[in-house]
Formats: sequence, structure tokens, C-alpha cells
Amino acid sequence: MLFLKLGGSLITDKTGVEAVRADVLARAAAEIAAARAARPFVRLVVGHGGGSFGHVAAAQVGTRQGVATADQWRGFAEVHAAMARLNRLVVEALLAAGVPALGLAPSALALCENGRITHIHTATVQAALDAGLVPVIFGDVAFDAAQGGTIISTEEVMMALADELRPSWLLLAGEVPGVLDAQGGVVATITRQNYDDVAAALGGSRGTDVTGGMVSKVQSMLRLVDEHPQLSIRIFSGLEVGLLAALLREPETAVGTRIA
Ligand code: IP8
Repeated sequence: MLFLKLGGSLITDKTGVEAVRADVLARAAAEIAAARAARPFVRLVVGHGGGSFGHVAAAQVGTRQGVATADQWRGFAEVHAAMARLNRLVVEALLAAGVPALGLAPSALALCENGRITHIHTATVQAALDAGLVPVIFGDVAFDAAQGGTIISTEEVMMALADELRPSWLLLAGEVPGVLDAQGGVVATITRQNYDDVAAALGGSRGTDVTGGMVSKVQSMLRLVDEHPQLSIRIFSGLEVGLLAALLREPETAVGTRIA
């Protein structure tokens, strides 16, 4: 079982508004198709971030901090609609490449309390996998028992799904070759032991990112591997031609940053 996140920064232009990188998306889809052909027994859940779709809309209305007024609920619906538009493009690209992709909206699968997922309906994702499909989830809005509504990132959805689906790898394809240190070099491995040393060098995010950019993502990834010691995470560049296909075939390949 592999989880793959196509970063919002990879498949969209985060400095624009609803700007998709169609060429990158089509190539990523073709690489996923090639890897599935080479390893047909691998089960794969794909997720994608918000990039210039969800984050721009979400920053305007502040959905992650809670939803109460009619205007905020309208914004909640708008954020979901923006993400659903991107999900449609991702699913269409995968289908065109020959991958049997099925978009599943986390807003319909997850419930939250104070911004944290308290329940996720994994059975639907499992049923899709059992049918030989590739579920495609995304960062989305979600109902929240304490604050009305919130936003859950792709990683948060994947973390919740990992409890039952128990992936061996989470592959995070972004626009950078890994987690970068102060000199711009790729940090090969991040663990609890060396986290403090590398943390100082971690930057924020290009463009608008309501769920926190690289620092919060690395922190949540460390929490995820704490909870799931069988899981390794690799952050790598989806812009390097062929790397995504290679890692889907052989996730142990030592490129990018491994979090373990
Ligand atoms: O890009 C957040 O997902 P992420 C999606 O995975 C929204 O953090 C709705 C802003």
C-alpha cells in the first residue's frame, strides 16, 4: 500500500489563482500509469494539495479558523468547489493516462473537532481499493463539532486514513528536491534525533498556504511516523522527469528527504 501526494505547488502555480500546470499534471499521471503497469499488485491512494485553488479561496474567508456566519458558510462551500475543480482536473488527467482514478471528497468522509479529524469513513476508500480503483483524495473543507467548519490538509486526511490502511510509504511529490537546509542542500534523512538541527533551516511556503507550508508539514510527518513506525515518508521533486515513476516502483531509492 502506497500513499502518494501530488503537492499543490507541483501541479498548480501557487502564485496565481486557479492556475493548473497541465503539462506537469499530465506527466505525473503518465508516470503513475507506467508504475502501475510495472507493479500491478501495488495499492495506491493518490492525494493532491490545494495550491492556487483551495488556498487562495480559504485565505480570503479564513475557513480553517472556524465557520459561523452565512458568509463564512458560503466561503466554506466556495473553498470546497475550488478544490473539487482541481480534483476533477487531476482525475481526468489520471483517467486519460489509463489510471482508473476515483475522486473522493474528504468533506464527505471526515468529521472534525477543533480542526482535528475525529472520524474518517475509511470503508469507502477501502471499497475503491478492493475494486482495483485508485482513490484520489485532496485537502478539503470539513464539518467541525466545535468550530462549525475547518480545513483539513491532504496530509491530515492521509494520516487519518493510515490508521486502517497502513501504508508502507507516503511519497510527497513537490516542486523542490526535498527538505532544504540553510545552504540549499537536500537533507537526506529527518528523524526525531536530528529534527532540532534541521528545523531552524526549514522555510515557509511560496504563495498562499493556509495549512502552514514546509515546517508544519515536517512536524506532522514526524508525528505520523511516531504513530506508524512501519511507515516511511519521502519528500522529492515531481519536476524531475521519471523520478515519480521510479519511486512508485522502488520507494527505497535514496533520493530527496526520507522521514522515519
Ligand atoms: O494543500 C489544503 O490542502 P493542502 C486545501 O494539502 C485547502 O494543505 C482547501 C486549502
